[in-house]
Amino acid sequence: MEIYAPGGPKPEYRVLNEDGSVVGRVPDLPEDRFIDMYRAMVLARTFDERALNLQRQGRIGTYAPFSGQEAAQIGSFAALEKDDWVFPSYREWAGLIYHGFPMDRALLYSMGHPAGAQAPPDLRVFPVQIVIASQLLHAVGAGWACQLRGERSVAAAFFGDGATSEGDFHEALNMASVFRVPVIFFCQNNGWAISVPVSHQMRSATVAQKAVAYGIDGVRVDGNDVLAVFEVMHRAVEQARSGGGPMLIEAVTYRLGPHTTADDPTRYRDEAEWKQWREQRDPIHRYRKFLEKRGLWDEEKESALREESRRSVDDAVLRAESHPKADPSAVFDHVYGSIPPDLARQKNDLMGRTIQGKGAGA
Ligand SMILES: Cc1ncc(C[n+]2csc(CCOP(=O)(O)OP(=O)(O)O)c2C)c(N)n1
Ligand SMILES: [Mg+2]
Repeated sequence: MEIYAPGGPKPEYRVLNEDGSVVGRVPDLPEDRFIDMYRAMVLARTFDERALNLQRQGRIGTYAPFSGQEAAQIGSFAALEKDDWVFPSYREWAGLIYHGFPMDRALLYSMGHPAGAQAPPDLRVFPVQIVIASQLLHAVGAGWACQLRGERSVAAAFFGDGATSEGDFHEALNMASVFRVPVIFFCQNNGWAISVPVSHQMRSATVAQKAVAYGIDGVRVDGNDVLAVFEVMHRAVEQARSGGGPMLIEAVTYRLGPHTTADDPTRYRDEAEWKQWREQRDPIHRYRKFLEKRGLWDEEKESALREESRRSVDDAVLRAESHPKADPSAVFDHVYGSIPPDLARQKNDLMGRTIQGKGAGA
């Protein structure tokens, strides 16, 4: 009898060491693409820090910070094209902004405005999904549709380690593998599902090995190495586009901030572990060192970029805050094709109150 024993953790695929030195194959990209990715990472971090402050000032609602995960997101989105379908979770703003999702709309999302769920018409980006892992099934559906229509587009689902404990994850991988759907399952293993560490979520040593059960490839990549992430995602996209079926990617990274602005990680997170990721494994720092070694970056460029990023985020905040307020009745829209009677009653009731309220307050 042959017994399949669980394997130990496979080494993560890497191109850069923590000090920015090259240890793998550097992707063959023009210089401006290397720089472009760095700019996107710095802009994303600036946006994230600002969003956290805006929430603390009561100017936006709950927000899920992504600091620490910029390489995983920018590297993976860099391998996608505008015609590809994107199914994000709530922590994907770095990648989405790089993909062309406007920053003011990203802020509007956290203001509870429906415009925050709408990607511009030239992007195939689905609204942020909070119901853990359900977007994987949507992605399989979209990828399957592309396959049936003979389109070259692929679908990409973005999710966290916690999502891999959901039934939807397993259904999605099974369906995608059986039909060789052009879909990429991109998991950011950021160490935590809210306060639950990965070691308490699963017995398997890695997320990537779960692919084996479905007969597809699983790859474990250093998620704080933007070039490694790009390379792995690029291969997965090429494979999916050419009919080779799906791939599961596990990008090993770390959530430097709280789960959301409603969370206090000091209650469950080991301070030393956090410090190590923050001070020694920061993805932006690592990539900057690489660019400097190549002569593509210096202090002057850095300060200009930081200033430019601050200004872009300021503009986005201004645009979001001066955006026309949402109609409260919009909460009833876009769920059903035709609104059921009980919801129609509630909608009428709300609108009556809103109109009365306006009259009374004027
Ligand atoms: C189906 C479902 N169950 C539970 C929740 C509550 N919840 C919100 S975020 C979260 C943790 C998800 O962790 P992970 O998938 O690792 O993503 P991360 O937040 O780390 O990016 C949980 C359990 C939910 N939103 N949906
Ligand atoms: Mg997680």
